[in-house]
Amino acid sequence: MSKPLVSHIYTADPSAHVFNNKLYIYPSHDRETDIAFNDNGDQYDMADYHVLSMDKIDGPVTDHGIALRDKDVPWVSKQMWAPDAATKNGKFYLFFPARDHSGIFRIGVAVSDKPEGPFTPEENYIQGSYSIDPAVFVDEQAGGEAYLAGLRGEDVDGKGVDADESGPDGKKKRLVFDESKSGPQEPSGEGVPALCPRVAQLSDDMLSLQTSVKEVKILAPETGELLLADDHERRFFEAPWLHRYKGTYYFSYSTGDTHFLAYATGSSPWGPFTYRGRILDPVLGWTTHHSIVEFQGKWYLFYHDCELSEGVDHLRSVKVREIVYDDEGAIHLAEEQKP
Ligand code: FUB
Repeated sequence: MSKPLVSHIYTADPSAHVFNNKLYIYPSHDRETDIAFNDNGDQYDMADYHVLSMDKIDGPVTDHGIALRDKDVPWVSKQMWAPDAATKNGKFYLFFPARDHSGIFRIGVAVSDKPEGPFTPEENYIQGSYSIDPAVFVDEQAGGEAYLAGLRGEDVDGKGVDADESGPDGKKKRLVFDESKSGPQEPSGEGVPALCPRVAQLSDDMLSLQTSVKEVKILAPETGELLLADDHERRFFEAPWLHRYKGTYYFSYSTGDTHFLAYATGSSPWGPFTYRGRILDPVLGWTTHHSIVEFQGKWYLFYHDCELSEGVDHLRSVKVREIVYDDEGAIHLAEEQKP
């Protein structure tokens, strides 16, 4: 069993990146709350971010302290959830979701000269963004374009806009923010496709969306069609992550109520991706959320569970496991080393 990377605070939703030859982890900072549990996730009441770093896996972990707090971000009302980070143009960018003053989850960005922050937030959220779980992928092997995955849709005027792709029924879909669809009231029924994650390209300064938001198709290998909404063991729910291995793009995610970390592969960051399998079985706790990174010649899965809090869903701890790829590019957990 892997151990929590840190135990002096609760941490979750780890986004790991190698910056300046060092491994940096951008987690959520879970905290105790007396807010009643509900399907809206109100008990996940996080208020700031800490950045962690390691010179080597299994080495000491440094907590760099508070990198950004809710009070310092004008547009945030509450709930600073799963962040991600990226570097471009010599600067470091922290992407984070939080509820705005009307209660809608938006994605914000904050900038620093250092990977550990502190980060200075932009005045407003990224226009056209609404979602939890931003995942930023900089395609360094293909021109350095940056993609923001995880968007639920585009909401330029606050009322929703038409997607530039038709739905399976051939009709244009109106991507209006509807939080009920992100919880237990997802679509369901025979032949009904699952909700797709979305991706957009970021502008060169990383502060806005450069393209419209497109649906990322995740296809069933046996049909070549979209995964179905009732296929809860395979369909996308939350926690997207994009990475590239040997020229193939990997889109990995949580299946939500079935608690798997699953992945799909494709030949473009825009998709389509074809479902390949599971990376991690359910952990202790309702949520599962991860990142995948190459560091010092090996590949690692960063994830969380609730072992330290003995099963309290919103008090999680970040852990790491080595992963390996087989000859077909399938992902497997490496055998755990004996301490
Ligand atoms: O940390 C709050 C939420 O829990 C994240 O946004 C989800 O991915 C889940 O891990």
